[in-house]
Amino acid sequence: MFKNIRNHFPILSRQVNGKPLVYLDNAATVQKPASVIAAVEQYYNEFNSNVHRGVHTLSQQATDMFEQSREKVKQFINAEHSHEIIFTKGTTESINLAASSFAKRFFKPEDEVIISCMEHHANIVPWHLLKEQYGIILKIIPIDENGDLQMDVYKNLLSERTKLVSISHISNVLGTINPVKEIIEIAHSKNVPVLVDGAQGIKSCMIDVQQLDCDFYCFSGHKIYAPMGIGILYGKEKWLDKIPPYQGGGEMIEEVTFEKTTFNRLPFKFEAGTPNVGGAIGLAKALDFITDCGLENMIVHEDELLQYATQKLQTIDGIKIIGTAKEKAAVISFLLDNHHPADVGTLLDMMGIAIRTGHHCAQPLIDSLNIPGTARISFAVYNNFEDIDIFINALQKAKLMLS
Ligand code: 7TS
Repeated sequence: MFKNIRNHFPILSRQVNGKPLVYLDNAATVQKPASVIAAVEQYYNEFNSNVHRGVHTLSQQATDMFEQSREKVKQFINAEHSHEIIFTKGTTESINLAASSFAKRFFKPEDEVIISCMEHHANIVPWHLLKEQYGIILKIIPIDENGDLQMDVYKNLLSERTKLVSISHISNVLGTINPVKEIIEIAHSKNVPVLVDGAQGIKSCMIDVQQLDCDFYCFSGHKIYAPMGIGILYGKEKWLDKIPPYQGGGEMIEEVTFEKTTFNRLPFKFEAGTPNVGGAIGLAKALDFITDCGLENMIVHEDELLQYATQKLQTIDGIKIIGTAKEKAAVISFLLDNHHPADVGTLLDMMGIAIRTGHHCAQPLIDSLNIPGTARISFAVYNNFEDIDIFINALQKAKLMLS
């Protein structure tokens, strides 16, 4: 389907350790198409200027491009209003922003927040920080042996005290695609809002925030072909209006005296300081790239790679796949015999293959599985069956070298 797609990605033509690069670490970050790199370069060459402030031409042009990017994100996730799109540094900042502003307005001691056993640290640590500050209680939805959430336990965890459910759309370790629509419906039936950590979901699912009816959706540009340092917090207007600013500074004010500040309207209330304008412009180009490819086609392609790689991996003696949920995105965690994942990763790197090893910033999950970590491969649009064949071959060599 994506025959010449690799030509769009300059980095794929480089060698690593004398071998052509095979990049299988896409859950950590994806590579950037030339069009995105060119858009960022063009911004700095021709338009660089601070936004929303200047009467001069450059500033107006930069502002237009920045705001067009917001509009494009709005369309991409089908938000109702463009002022529901807040630019951040990435998923981590989006979750921290939503969590801390929501807490300031709504949390009282003993209030409960529900997360799951498979969360990334970005959706655990902010709640720990708030636990110290507000005395809230964190409740954890467990998983079953396949890596699916135990939904019956979830239903029982919801109580009068639940203030928020904060849940990953897709696990970056197990690949499980969580039934977020159902999770949201159940929470809403008890008037509990839901934040979705979409760091992995944004690339592997068609997102329509109105149809999902999520209250917040967080994602990073760098996982969808855009530059690093730009991300999105989507929030329903009704929540963004109620919760206070996250940081204070320029841009987010209406009026400041030495006595007090009144705040700007949405979305600027949440965008203190000079934003990453080049990043936002790169994000808009990345969304164009995805739209040109067709996100649906990309998802089908990645699913084909997932099926092919899963099947090939299972032919190797001593492979254990961690995460076998029925609804799974293109992420495969595995163990090879009882070798440490880091050793497997290092040997593959010597053969030009980039995979990720370790706890993947999901230490509580890894601990609960009683394993030292995993080796993980994950796919993007430019990967193909040949990449997987090279990887499988190299893994067999690594197995021999390690035993
Ligand atoms: N949530 C999930 C589910 C993630 O996978 C990640 C990053 C984050 C949050 C944080 O995103 P950031 O862009 O703000 O850093 N996941 C990974 C990973 O799996 N390997 O490196 C980063």
